Amino acid sequence: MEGSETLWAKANRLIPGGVNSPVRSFQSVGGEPFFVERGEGPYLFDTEGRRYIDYVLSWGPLILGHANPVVMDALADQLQRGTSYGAPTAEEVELAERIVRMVPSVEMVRLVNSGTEATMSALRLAKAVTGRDGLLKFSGCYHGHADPFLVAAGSGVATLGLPNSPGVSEAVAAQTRVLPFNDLDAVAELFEDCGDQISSVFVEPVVGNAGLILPVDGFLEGLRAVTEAHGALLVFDEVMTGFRVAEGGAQERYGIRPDLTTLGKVIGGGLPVGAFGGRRDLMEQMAPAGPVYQAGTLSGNPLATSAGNAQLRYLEEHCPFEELEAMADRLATGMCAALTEAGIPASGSSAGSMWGVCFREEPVRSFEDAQGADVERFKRFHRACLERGVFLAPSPFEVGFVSTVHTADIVDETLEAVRDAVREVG
Ligand code: HOZ
Repeated sequence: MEGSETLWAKANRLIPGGVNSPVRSFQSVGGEPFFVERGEGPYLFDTEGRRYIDYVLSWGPLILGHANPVVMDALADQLQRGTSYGAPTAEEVELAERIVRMVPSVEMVRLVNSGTEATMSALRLAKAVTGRDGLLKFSGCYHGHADPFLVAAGSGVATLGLPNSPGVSEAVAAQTRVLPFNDLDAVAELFEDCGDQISSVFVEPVVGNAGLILPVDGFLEGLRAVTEAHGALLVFDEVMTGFRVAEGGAQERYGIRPDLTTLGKVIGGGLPVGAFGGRRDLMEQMAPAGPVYQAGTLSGNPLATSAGNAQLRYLEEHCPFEELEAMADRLATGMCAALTEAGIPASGSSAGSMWGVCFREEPVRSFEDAQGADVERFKRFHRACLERGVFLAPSPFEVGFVSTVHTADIVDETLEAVRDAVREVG
């Protein structure tokens, strides 16, 4: 196999920026990304034979770790029977049934191929049923890369400092109102002012694309009340939080019933997938049941649904959420302690199997807070961890994930490496 330097040079000649999704580039932390040879349990191995404890986990989907036999066996079985049919299968009905059972507000669901497709379709539906064009989102929340959402977005957009992408027309961007996360007064004011133009409020109920930001008490409840009062839909983007912050996602954890929910990541077990679902009366507006059009050649793909079913079946049967949450909390707390003991301002938080550490002393309540973090120090920290075999997302505006195969020993090993890394960070 070619070495990573050769691969990186070739990739840059052939693929814009050398990567097929901007978040994979190490542009904001410096250095070059490694090339993966294989994943195994909690580890990634690169083409040079180095091993990394992986806290990126394909950006969230791999809640059972890499190449888990539970998923691999389901895939092997499906592979014997073909890769795609463009016709209904029992597996897609099974996945829909599981999602409806596990996610409290979802009564009907449509499978798509990515989180971007899910949010884009949910927005179309919201606009169709309300007859309004406007949308409210929160700065630092990332809802995929469809035009109306590429305004003050988090994730790679924030990492690369491209808050509003060229190519998104002003007319489209003007339909999107943006407010700071956790600022309910600002939401109420906006709705008083122009609530009759807002079709929907899209929110990551726990933000995972601006580092980790938890909702303050009453924020999600307030969004539910204000949308209801003004005839707008509340859409929870649970692509990241789904099956991670609780079995039924953030809506279960915080006891809120959104009108629509978008999903992805965990429901595909590492294969390309997305979904949007919610109230039956809304979902029945989707073609061919209703007039709102949305379609996809590979939607409900049998490999993706087999992997997703295997993963969700495991979660339902073994219910590992408490253990995952305890592990994520240990990581966030331990990492934060290692930094602060060395005199480096830091705060840590976790929710379910998602966790984050921000290089800023005060707790982070909004993207605006997260932007106040010491990014230069994060860069040095990222590099020092990587050199010690710990792979963190290469951006201060992302979160960490844990899986069922990240054991207590692995967390100990990670924290030991972190304590060592911190000495170099200064
Ligand atoms: N939500 C993911 C990262 N925050 C997206 C992954 C990607 O853009 O590749």
